[in-house]
Amino acid sequence: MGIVNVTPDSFSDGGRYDSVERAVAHAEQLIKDGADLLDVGGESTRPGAQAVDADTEWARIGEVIRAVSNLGVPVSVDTMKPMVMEKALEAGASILNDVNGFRAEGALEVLAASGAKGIVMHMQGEPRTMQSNPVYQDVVAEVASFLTARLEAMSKAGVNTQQLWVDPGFGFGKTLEHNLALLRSTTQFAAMGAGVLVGVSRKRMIGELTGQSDASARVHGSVAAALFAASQGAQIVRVHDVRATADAMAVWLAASGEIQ
Ligand code: HH2
Repeated sequence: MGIVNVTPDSFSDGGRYDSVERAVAHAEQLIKDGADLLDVGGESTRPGAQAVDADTEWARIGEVIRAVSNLGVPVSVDTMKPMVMEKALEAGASILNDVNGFRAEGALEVLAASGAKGIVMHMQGEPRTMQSNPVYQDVVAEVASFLTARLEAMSKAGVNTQQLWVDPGFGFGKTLEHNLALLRSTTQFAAMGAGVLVGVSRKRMIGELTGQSDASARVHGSVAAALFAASQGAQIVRVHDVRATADAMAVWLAASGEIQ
């Protein structure tokens, strides 16, 4: 899954693709580079980010979603807001990616009524404050129990869990130790009855492990994490650097005999 951030303030590429033309050109490049899916977002959720209202978010991404929905790959919309979800589906998106786990009033209903696919992520707290002091007794058990409860709620609302991916939410209210414990438990998340999405691309955890403070210098570390996640059963890896990830994945899949 290639990331298209149409934002002025995303942590690694804020402001680079914040016009329709630049965002669409970037999406086209990601597809050439090997992306099978695109994730379009108009609100940064980096630690400390300020929330934006639904109209502002939609003004950023509406035209982009309409344009990239014609490029031949499924498009997901990265939003927590039911109104933005509905408009994005009308504009051609087919996957709802909610870092808030469809907890906003009305979000689960949009997912259920539309029949769209969904990505349900765990987040402790909210982006503005989530990294201030994340605390868990047992991070893997708590994240797993949250995701299981969300899958149950969705199933009750009539959503087919075969159409869902769970996501532990790397960096969303988690320390490096929390993130590593979750990454090591990917097989456990993969056994929940939905797919698994892992999003660690260029994140602070990669910086902490490699010593790279500049997000754009975290490509190699991010690729290693993506390969590890895939080897543990993640079906989708959400990445900024599609070409690097796709090349590494092709070699690894061939070497491991999974693709001849
Ligand atoms: N991470 C980010 C945004 N959306 N969605 C899912 N499902 N999983 C993630 O890990 C995830 C996500 C944050 O990364 P990015 O989009 O690059 O930055 P920003 O939120 O600053 O726009």
